[in-house]
Order: sequence, then C-alpha cells, then structure tokens
Amino acid sequence: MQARFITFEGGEGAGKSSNLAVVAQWLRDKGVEVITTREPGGTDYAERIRELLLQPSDEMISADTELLLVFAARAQHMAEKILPALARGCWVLSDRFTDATYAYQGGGRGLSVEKIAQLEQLVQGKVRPDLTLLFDIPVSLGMERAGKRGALDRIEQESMTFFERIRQCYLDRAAAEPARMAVLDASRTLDAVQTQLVECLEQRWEQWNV
Ligand code: Z5A
Repeated sequence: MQARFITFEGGEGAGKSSNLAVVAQWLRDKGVEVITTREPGGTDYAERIRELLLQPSDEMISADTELLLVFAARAQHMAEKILPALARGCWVLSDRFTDATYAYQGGGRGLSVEKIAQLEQLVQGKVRPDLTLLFDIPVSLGMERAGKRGALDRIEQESMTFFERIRQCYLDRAAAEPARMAVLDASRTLDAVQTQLVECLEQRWEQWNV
C-alpha cells in the first residue's frame, strides 16, 4: 500500500501528541512502518528554528517573520525527513503541519490566505496530507489542560480572542475540505476521543486498501 501522510491539528492542549502515539501504534499493529515527527521542527535544524519561534522575546516579531520562519523550518523538514520517508514507503505522522500556519499566522495573526498559499506552493509543491485529524476543543478547556505543564511559550502568551480565531479557522478549513480533514471532539475523555479516532482510522483504512 502507498505510504500516507497524516497530520494532527488543533489548539493548545487538544491532545494531539497523546493521540498521535495511539495512531502510530494502531498502524504498527497493522504492519505499517511509521515515523512520527512534529512542526515546527522535526529535524535538528528545524528544531533550532522552532526555538527561535517559540522563545519569549522582548523584540516585536512581525507576522511575516513568523510566517517565513515556519516555512523555512517546513522546507527543511520536508527535504530531510518527510519526503525521503514517504519515498521509501514509510508512513509519516506529523504533530502539526500547514493547517497550523493557516490557523495561527492566518486566523491568529491576520495574514492573508493568498500569501500563505504562495509559500505552501513554493515549499510543498503538490504535497498535502492524505488525512488531517483535527482535535477540536473549546479554547478555555485546552488552555486548562496545556497550562498544567508550566511556563507559557511566546505564542501561548497570546489572548483568548487570538485562540478563538485559530479554532474557528481550523473548523472552517475542515468544513471546506471534509474528505481530507476529520474533526474529533477533543473535549471528551481520552478514552472517548480514542474511540472516535479508531472509528475514523478504520474507515480510512478501508478506503485506502481499495
Ligand atoms: N505553530 C504556528 O504558529 N504555525 C505553524 O505553522 C505551526 C505551529 C506548525 C507549537 O506547537 C506552537 O507552534 C503552537 C502553534 C505554533 N502554538 N503554540 N503555542 P505544539 O504543537 O508543539 O504545542 P501545543 O499546541 O502547545 O501542543 P500541546 O499543548 O502540547 O497540545 P497537544 O499536543 O494537543 O496536547 P497533549 O500534550 O497531548 O495533551 C495536553 C495535556 O492534556 C496532557 O497533560 C494530556 O495528558 C492531557 N489530555 C490530552 N487529552 C486529554 C483528554 N481527552 N482528557 C483529559 N486530558 C487530556
């Protein structure tokens, strides 16, 4: 079977990382070779860009700077990790990808869809995720879960309205692309979320095996 590219999206504390591990195990149990990765980051160089993006800064970081850094990290991630893995038949699971850019830099920072789409084309060409799992959660609940971990990074320090715009942007994208994006109710218990997740995977697995 052709290797697939699956991405995990959602707001802060939505449970992306926890559920990515579940999907990786589900696929390995099916005999599939899988690598897991994350954005921004995923390679040594891209992880250094991640640090630049997330560490709190006294200097104002412009939205365009943030956008270009995100795509610089993605270009490296694509070249060094994602494309070689897919080419050798290995499935790739990424904790965030370009939908996060539309949501955070687009919905959150107010950059235009056209500007983001140009960079998406430049960096990714035709590569898009085969499946995007959107873990949807009310902002306050996600923050409560994420907040339990301690100090906030530069983006986590933004306002509630910033994160509300991000959530809405994700939901709008999922409504516009239902064949690629599956929305999961991440406000439920971990067990309940995982039940939805497995149902979704079983459906896709059948489609992909036809
Ligand atoms: N960013 C961007 O701006 N532009 C881009 O293009 C990209 C990213 C790619 C880093 O992301 C930042 O980069 C992010 C967007 C920006 N913004 N910020 N800040 P990240 O993914 O590394 O960081 P994050 O969004 O803050 O992830 P997170 O808070 O780690 O959330 P998560 O992975 O979705 O959740 P988790 O770690 O699996 O779970 C959080 C906690 O909740 C943990 O204690 C779990 O045990 C608990 N949990 C999870 N699910 C449940 C349920 N169902 N019930 C109860 N408790 C649960």
